[in-house]
Amino acid sequence: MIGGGVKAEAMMDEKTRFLKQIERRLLWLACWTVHNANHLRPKEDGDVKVGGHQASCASMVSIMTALYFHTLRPEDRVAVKPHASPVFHAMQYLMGNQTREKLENFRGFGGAQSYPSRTKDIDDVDFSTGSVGLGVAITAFASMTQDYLAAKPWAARRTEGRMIALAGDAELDEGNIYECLQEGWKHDLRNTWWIIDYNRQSLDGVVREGLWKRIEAIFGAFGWDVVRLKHGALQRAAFEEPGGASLRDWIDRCPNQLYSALTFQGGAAWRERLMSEIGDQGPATALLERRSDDELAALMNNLGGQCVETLTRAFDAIDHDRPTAFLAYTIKGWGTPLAGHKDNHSGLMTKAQMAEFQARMGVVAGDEWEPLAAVEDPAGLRAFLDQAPFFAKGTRRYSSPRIPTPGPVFLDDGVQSTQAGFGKILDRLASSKSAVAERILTTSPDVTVSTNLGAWVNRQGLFARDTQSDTFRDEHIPSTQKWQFSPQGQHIELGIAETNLFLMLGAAGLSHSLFGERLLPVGTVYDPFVARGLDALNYACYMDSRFIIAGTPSGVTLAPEGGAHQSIGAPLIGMSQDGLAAFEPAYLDELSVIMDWAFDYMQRDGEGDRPVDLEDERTWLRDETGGAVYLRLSTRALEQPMRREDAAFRQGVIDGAYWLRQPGPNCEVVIAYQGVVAPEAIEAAGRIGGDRRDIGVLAVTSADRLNAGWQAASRMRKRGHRSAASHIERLMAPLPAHCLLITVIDGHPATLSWLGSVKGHRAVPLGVEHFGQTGTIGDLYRHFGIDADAIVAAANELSHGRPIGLRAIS
Ligand SMILES: Cc1ncc(C[n+]2csc(CCOP(=O)(O)OP(=O)(O)O)c2C)c(N)n1
Ligand SMILES: [Mg+2]
Repeated sequence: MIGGGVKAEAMMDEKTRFLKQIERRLLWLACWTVHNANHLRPKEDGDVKVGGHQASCASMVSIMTALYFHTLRPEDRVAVKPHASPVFHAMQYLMGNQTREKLENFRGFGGAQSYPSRTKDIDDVDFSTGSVGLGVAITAFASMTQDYLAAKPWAARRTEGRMIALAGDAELDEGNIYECLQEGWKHDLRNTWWIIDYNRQSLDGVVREGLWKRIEAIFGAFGWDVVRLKHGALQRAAFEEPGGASLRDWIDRCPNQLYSALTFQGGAAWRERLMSEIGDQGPATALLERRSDDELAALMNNLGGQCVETLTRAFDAIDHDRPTAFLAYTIKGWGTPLAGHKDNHSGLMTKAQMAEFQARMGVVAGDEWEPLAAVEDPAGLRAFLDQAPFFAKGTRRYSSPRIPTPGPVFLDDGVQSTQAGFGKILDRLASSKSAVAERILTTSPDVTVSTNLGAWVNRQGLFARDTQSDTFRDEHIPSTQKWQFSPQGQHIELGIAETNLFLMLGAAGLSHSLFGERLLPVGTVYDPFVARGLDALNYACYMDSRFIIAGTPSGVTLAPEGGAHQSIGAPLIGMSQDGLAAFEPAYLDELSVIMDWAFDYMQRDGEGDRPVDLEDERTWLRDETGGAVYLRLSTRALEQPMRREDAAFRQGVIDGAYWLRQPGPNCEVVIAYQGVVAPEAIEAAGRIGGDRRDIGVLAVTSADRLNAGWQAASRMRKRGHRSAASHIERLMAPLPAHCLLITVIDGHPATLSWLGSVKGHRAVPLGVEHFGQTGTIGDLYRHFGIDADAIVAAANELSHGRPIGLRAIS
């Protein structure tokens, strides 16, 4: 036993020795990468500083060394603090997963990314980061996704991974962190670690005293374990020496600002201060005097988060799956001349400082990019690196076979809204037990019932790791909702925080890639509150996550709810959000076609940058690549047209528009509408058409896809492919030049106004520009000028000839 213990100790020492070498290598390579990008890479005139956060990197090197080279296993996933990107890339470079070329081009075009990116970096980034707070919280939702899969019979059994975030301390100012803590508590969160880089500095300065107490209290309140790593091994040993207790007390009392300032000033300043405050002509003085200035500085810099022994032990000690926050005390700029200075966030070592740093790191000129430069035993270290468990399986990007879609589920309702139709289609998919239904995960921020997911939830149940029955049901109280929670359930009910919704969709929508199992996540949200979760939506799309989000109800059509609930700009969000194909159908047959297409589109994984087929517009529309889908729906019940199923109709709906009323060769007016104002467009067309026969009605199902095709076609033509033409250009090609184009939408008019530029037609864009009102749909359409009268009036005002379509005035 004893012999074994001694051996383990000896091995541990050897391991620590290697870890310290890695830490040194990462510090050097990260700082050098940033230095090269800023000071050495040739610049063009007027170029701004490249930047690169040397100080923020330095505080993370010990934590990342301990984690990646000791603790992590391939099934673990990590969100790395955005401004520690150079450390991440350096580490991957050390392991042969990142190229020197990309490091030399850090923050340059095609180079390693400023913030770790799943989609743009080559070195196996688990979660992109950049917008602080989101990368931290996504780990909790990834863990929930992992638990969801573990409970499903169709998913392969896998070793559970830990979902880990490396967070900055000021990152904890982001409100979404606390929304996430509360949501996690509700869902019995586990296997989640957040390692907080407690360097007590933000971008602008030093954080408030005693923040750690609040952090401990808040995390504790939500069921997290908190492990505080304040002192490194050197400090702990010093505390055991005679006089060590007074040193410990002094450190505990020292304000953050002063600790930072002394750190920046170095060993002599530490000595002067400590001597004046704890010098006792006795043991404390002797403790200080036993150390040179450099040794004293090293001792004072040896906080828990800068000590690989302390970190590895703390990580090893976790023998449970409870969520755990590590409060790792660190020093911003650790090991560099920037250490501790409150202005160091964007600080860069000067060329002179770098030269001195290089000499101190022992890297000889010319060896700067040498992965194992200045290492005494490169072969030994390489062997150690090669057995690091985390890297053993190579890149951890998985895939999952495509789930076939069953074809559109057509409904036979005579009068119905798209929101109700959406719920019915999901319910039909569930009752048909199609393969798609098994993989659908629905989620909603406390608007499940009011967005028509009720029937689906009644059938498929709610997800929880432990079964909980529905008390109302057990008590035989009549209710239309059956809220049964079980591991088999397919709906994740979230609290109201919309950011959590998009993070949940973001995580579940990466399930195929993170866990090798396909999920088809579908979320619902009131359309105006897309804006509330917008950064998380953008984040999910940036990671190329795949999901459907239904924004419903939408627009001023939600009449009696008033301006706070009526979305205006949402269609523009749908158009401008990369990675998200936005649709706003008016009729159920359109919706059926779109949803079936969406379940397939979400699963496509063609290479985004493969050479495009110049003849096929769909390759420009990233149809091979796939993406997420946004459906803007409504509660307004519309009389449905005779069901249309033919291929041309379906293609038109997916490409973004089709002629509801075909224009003739002398077409004078075209009304192009998107979404729920279809009846107004049709009525106006009837009234105008009574006087002037030749009128077209263009049903736009996706201004987003129409616009994307048009932009892509014009790019193609600029590149010399003269025959390139997009769907909207082909649709509008026959229209005579004098034809007036009236566009109408329950949303911002800019969504469709660009149609006038496609062929240079005069356009009158109708829509909503100002906050809504309470009222009836009629009141509001009249008020905002999106009713049939307004369309007719627009035609009158601008088209030449006798007045048309006027109602008789009684
Ligand atoms: C949402 C968002 N707001 C602002 C920023 C700009 N920003 C980047 S880092 C940072 C400060 C981070 O401080 P901390 O989390 O303590 O990390 P440290 O630099 O100390 O390691 C800020 C404000 C951002 N990236 N994202
Ligand atoms: Mg900080």
